Parts: sequence; structure tokens; C-alpha cells
Amino acid sequence: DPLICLDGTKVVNSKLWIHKRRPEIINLFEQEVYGQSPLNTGPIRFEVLEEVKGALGGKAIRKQVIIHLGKGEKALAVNLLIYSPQFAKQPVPGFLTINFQGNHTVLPEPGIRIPTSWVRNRNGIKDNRAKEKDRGISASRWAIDEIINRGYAFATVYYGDIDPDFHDGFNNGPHALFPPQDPSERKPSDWASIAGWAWGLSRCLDYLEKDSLIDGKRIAVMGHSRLGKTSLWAGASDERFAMVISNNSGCGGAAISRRRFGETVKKINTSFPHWFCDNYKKYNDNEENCPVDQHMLVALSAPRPVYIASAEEDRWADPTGEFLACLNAESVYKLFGFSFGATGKPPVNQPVHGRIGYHVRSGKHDVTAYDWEQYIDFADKYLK
Ligand code: GTR
Repeated sequence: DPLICLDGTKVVNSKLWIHKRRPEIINLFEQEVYGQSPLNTGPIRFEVLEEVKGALGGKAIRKQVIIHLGKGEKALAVNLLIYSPQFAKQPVPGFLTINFQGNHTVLPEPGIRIPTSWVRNRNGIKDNRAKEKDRGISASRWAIDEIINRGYAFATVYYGDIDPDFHDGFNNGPHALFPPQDPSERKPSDWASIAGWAWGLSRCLDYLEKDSLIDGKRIAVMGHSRLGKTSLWAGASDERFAMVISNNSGCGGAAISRRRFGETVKKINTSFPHWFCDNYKKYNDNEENCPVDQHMLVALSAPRPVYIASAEEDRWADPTGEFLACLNAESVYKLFGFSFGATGKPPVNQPVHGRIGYHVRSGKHDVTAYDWEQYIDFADKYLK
């Protein structure tokens, strides 16, 4: 029950939620699931490399910004790509997204910078280096045209620029910028990769807040799959995000772990030992003893609008578990006078847009135009 505190106090109003139970749940997710991120940014510098008018056939301004994090050998250069409506009269709301293969894959535009950081070997890549030929290959996942047409900015960051997605003992990425005093003494609650990517998204928001084209108070954070887990944790840990969207996030994202359906805690900790903090391994085949479950992660977005999307054939991510997380997060939204709007799992392709949004789309694990149609409609309702 998200509304019962560790000391047994029942949360009967939003004040108790905000001051007592929410911090308690955040702390439990930090200690037991994602690990504790640094409380400060460390050295940070924004370098605006370009601002090009007339992009996307004349309707958008394209910007590329490097967010320099840390100093010295292990410093990071995180590339943020932004499209913003060219003819907007005032700062616009926007979507901050995080992508899997590099900013150059979201659109086939020759000017988009190619990552120099690690990329996954797939699709003909064998040396972990991004390639020219991959420009635009993930374009179907990003409804950039529609986002601009509807009056929003689109920003995206490549997750490998923040933290390469392999287990190296936390010696690269943001972890290297905040090393433990004794490097052999990592704590079981120290942050891992999902927390690292989420922390990186907050640094992108640090920039967006300063960009005069964009209204930093109306930014939705969105990610898919492991990056949907990331967007949920980013939204939970950084309340500056005005809306939170998780696409097919599954285990360790929106799906209830105690169901042990599809991917389980043990499976995910075994395949991806670097995603969660070491304490999370205690819950392998032992979900019922974890002091949190993932509906509480969804509830941490309250009272902000949150959207959870499933896909019918994405059984590995447990669509029913993702729906149940929404249903069981609703009690927290109710403290603020908001509701979800569904009492049972809606049929395929019939979205519910309460303060919590949910749909199960037909098809596979992916991000599609249909998903974006829902997110933009949802944003029209709450961010416009
Ligand atoms: C899978 C993993 C999922 C999901 C997915 C992805 O291998 O089991 O939890 O994160 O990868 O991110 O594409």
C-alpha cells in the first residue's frame, strides 16, 4: 500500500504524502533498486555548437548543444539535439527523449553529429563505433514532424554519451565523475546505470531551462524499454519534469515485480548486472520482501501527469503488470484530487487519458506513431 508509512502511519492527505511518505519511498528506491545518485551536478558547462534556421523543410530551428560534465580525463561530452518550432511566439513546451543508437539515427539529416562514444555492436557495427550509414535508421520511433507541427520542441540525447551500456565496474560514464573515496569500496546502494542515465537527463533539463526557445517548466521526459525505466526514475527523482512518459518499460520500470511475469528481477539482474544497485540482487526470486514495487515508482510522479504505454505482444514487459501499476498508483493521485479513469485493463488501442495515462497498443515492443499520437494528445491536455 503506497499510503502506509514504514512506521504504520496512514497517509490521509497530500501534505503527509509530500513530507513523509514520498521521501521515504524515494529513499527506498535509492537504497534498494536504482542506487543513490549524487546530489550535485559537479562541473557543468553548456556549449551551443549550432542554431540552424529552416530545418525540417523550413518549420524548425535545429540546435546542437554539448553538455560538458566533469573535468579531466573522464569528463563527458553529452550531445543534446533539439528541434523547436521556428515560428513560435513564446517559449514552447517540449519532449526530452533518450535514444539507443545515437542522435544521428533519429532523422536522416546530414548535419546531425555522430556519437564518438561507445555504441552497441549490431546492425553491421563491429567496433562499437557509430557509422554514417545509420543516419535516420530509428526515425520511425520519433514523431518529430508531428511534434513540431503541434507546437512542441523535441530534444534527444544518446544514452551512450551519458553511460556506455556495459558492465565495466562503474569506471566510465557519470560514475567515474563521482568515484567512491576508496574505489574498492562501492556501497551496495551506490548508483548504477539507470540512475546514471536519469541523472544525465536532469543535466539535459538544466540546459533546456536556460534555452530561450523552450519553456523548461513544461518538459515531458520520455524513454522506451530500459530507457522507459530510466524516464520513470528521472521523473521520480527530479520533480522539475512536468510530465513523465514510459514506453514499454517492463521489469524495473512500470511492471509490478511481484507478478514474476515475463522478465523477472532475477533475470534482469543476471543479464544486466550494471543497471540496478547491488542491493537489488537481494530480491532475486524474493520480490515479496522488497519494500517497494513498481506502482510506487509510478506514484512518485504524482501529482504530475504520467503516461504508461504497453504493447500487446510485448509479453516480456508484462502489459498487465504495467497496467496494474497505474491502477495501484491511483490512490496517491487521489490525494491531490486526480484520478486515472480506468478500473479494468482497457481493450487494445483504447487509451485512457486521466491524470495517469495508459494504453496497450497492438503489436510488438517498439515506439510507434500511435504511441506518439497518444503522448502528444496527453501533452495537449496538460502542458499546453
Ligand atoms: C531487454 C531487457 C528489457 C528491456 C529491453 C530494452 O533485453 O530484458 O528489460 O530493457 O532489453 O531495453 O530494449
